[in-house]
Amino acid sequence: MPSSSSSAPSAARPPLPKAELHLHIEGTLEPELAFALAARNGVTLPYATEDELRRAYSFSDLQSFLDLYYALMAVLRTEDDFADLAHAYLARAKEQGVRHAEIFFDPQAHTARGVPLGTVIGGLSRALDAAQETYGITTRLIMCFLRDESAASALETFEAARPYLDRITAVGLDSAEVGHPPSKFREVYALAREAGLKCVAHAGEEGPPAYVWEALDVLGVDRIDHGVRALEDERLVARLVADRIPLTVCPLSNVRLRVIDDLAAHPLPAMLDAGLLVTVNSDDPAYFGGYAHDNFTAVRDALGLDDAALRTLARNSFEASFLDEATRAAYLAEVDAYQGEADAH
Ligand code: ES4
Ligand code: ZN
Repeated sequence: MPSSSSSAPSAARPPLPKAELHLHIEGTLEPELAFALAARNGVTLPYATEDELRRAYSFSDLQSFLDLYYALMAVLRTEDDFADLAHAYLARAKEQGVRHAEIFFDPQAHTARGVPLGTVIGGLSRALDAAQETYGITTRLIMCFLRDESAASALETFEAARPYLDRITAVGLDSAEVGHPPSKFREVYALAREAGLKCVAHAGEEGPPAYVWEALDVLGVDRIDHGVRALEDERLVARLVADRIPLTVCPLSNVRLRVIDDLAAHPLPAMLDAGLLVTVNSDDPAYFGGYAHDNFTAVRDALGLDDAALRTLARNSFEASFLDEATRAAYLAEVDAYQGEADAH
């Protein structure tokens, strides 16, 4: 196993059942797998050792992270690479109590390097198709557009993905936020909705509340990814509460990317108090120091969340998911029946 800062929860005390709703599969590339794939594919990484690579995981903002995130993707070339990446994530997710995962991928980050879309989707869906049987985890795929690429490139990507839309549940929007408002992608979101896909978008991570408004009113999203800056706008909070729009918050990511000064100052409790349908997620866990349960544990410890609050977060994760109602109800019943976190302080 890679010696990441996250640790597997003990088997004696299984973690709270939860859904992971904000997880970039490329952000689960641990140094150990990156070096293994580099060797397999004859790719040279600009780091001599896993430790040297880990030392580069010191970020000043979103862009400084994205530079490394895109650079390391050079090792992902074949269908097997994408399947291995997803299998490694699912094995870890299972240890973390994840029962359902809605997984982002960035097609343009691969097609721009000459990796065909069919290779990416083929490899990921091979692993996800086995996930229920192998790990007991249900999954969905969310195809993200890179917002710092053009609207035309997003449209091209969507058209190229048409043959695979039966494997894709939703479209999303990620990468460098500031200067790339959601309205830039009005047209491709309209096409996605027409095709029957759900819609989500990163908004209000580094960008202003106005970007969250645009994601709602221009793109018609079903969920906001991050959205921590929504708290700066009272009317926006009222809108998100009234429409029960989920926010997929990523606490360890927010600290590592300096969106929030430190975890003890995270607005998660204020978001819960405001009545927002907020969830806790891991974003890019290989880079930010923890997977789903690690994020739950970190907010519990830093913010003093009690068992009732943690259970609310677990319930919210299934409420906010794109699951069918019968499966959602079954998972909610698992949360309600769960005993075991009570003494985990
Ligand atoms: C991302 Cl943390 C974050 N924000 C925006 N885009 C991303 N892609 C991968 N991680
Ligand atoms: Zn993200």
